[in-house]
Amino acid sequence: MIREFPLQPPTTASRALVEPVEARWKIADIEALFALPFLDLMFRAQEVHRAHFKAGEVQRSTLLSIKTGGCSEDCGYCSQSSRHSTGLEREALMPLDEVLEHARAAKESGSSRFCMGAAWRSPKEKDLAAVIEMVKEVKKLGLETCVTLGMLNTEQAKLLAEAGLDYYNHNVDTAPEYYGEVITTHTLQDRLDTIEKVRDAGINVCSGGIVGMGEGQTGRAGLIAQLANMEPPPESVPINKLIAFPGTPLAGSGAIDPFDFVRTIAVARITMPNSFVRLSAGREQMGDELQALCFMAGANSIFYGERLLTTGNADSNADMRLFARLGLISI
Ligand code: SAM
Ligand code: DTB
Ligand code: SF4
Repeated sequence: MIREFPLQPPTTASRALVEPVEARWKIADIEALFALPFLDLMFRAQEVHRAHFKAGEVQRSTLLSIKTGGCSEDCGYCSQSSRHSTGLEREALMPLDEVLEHARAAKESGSSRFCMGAAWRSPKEKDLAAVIEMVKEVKKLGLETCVTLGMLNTEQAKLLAEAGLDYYNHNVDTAPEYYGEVITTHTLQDRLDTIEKVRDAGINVCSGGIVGMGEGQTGRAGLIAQLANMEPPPESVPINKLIAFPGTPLAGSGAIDPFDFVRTIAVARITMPNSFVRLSAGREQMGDELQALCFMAGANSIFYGERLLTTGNADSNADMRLFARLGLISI
């Protein structure tokens, strides 16, 4: 199948279909926030941020890919899909002792949460049992735990909750009208169903998306609207800047005006005042000044450590130098 990228703007009719009737945040209101003069938007984001969080406090999470590559899904941005030729080697599920080595290092580096990611459409029974052991053992180290394993059924969500899992990451990724252009092997509704099961099981929800896929300001407003209109919004909202991997359908995308990226953080902050907004993938390519603007816009969490899942992350020493220069405090 030939897919057209970057994303095509939706028609007025398809937009009308995706806006919930009683939405807390109307797409038009979110678009109006995006359209504010940059300094006005930043001022409003700062006001909201300071009313709900201690300014300057930033939470750090460390990522580990516990099962890399060979994924059945066709997510257009992902290096781990078996349908794209990215040259990534498929790896088996990492043994527990190796996971714990990484977790201990994360704890020593000062991270408060350890996030384990697996390239699955959904976990098999045996795999989930192994991940549950990882969650229990990582918790014993005094770290918060997060996993991202693909779609879950009710029983799986319950088992993870019983293991003491703190957060489950499952992103909505983009605006509803673009979802089918980026991913065809599962639907946005499948993702929303998993998020609901996670929520019902009593696990904190981590859900966000990717910008820089050619979605434009309207697409970004649609992404934020979905998250902000959740009841309640996710506790943790990762905003990823597309890492355009050669061999993926989105290899040619990834360009977003840096100020539009900052605007996305600011709008997430204003519309989800109680959520941690995480400055996520793409930080390695950002300068200190751009990251400082993201923190000013209300980002109060980062992925910290050498690697994201399949690619490098910003240098940890450079991160700590930046925290010191800006007077940011790790929590
Ligand atoms: N398979 C699970 C899933 O899809 O939820 C977990 C792993 S998946 C890699 C987790 C998230 O990473 C995706 O939902 C997406 O938001 C983000 N991500 C993946 N590839 C990315 C890329 N190239 N650039 C930015 N974010 C990316
Ligand atoms: C999220 O929103 N971003 C993280 C985490 N959740 C699992 C993943 C980013 C992946 C970046 C590309 C890679 O390393 O393959
Ligand atoms: Fe698989 Fe997740 Fe990558 Fe999609 S984003 S291809 S589900 S690992």
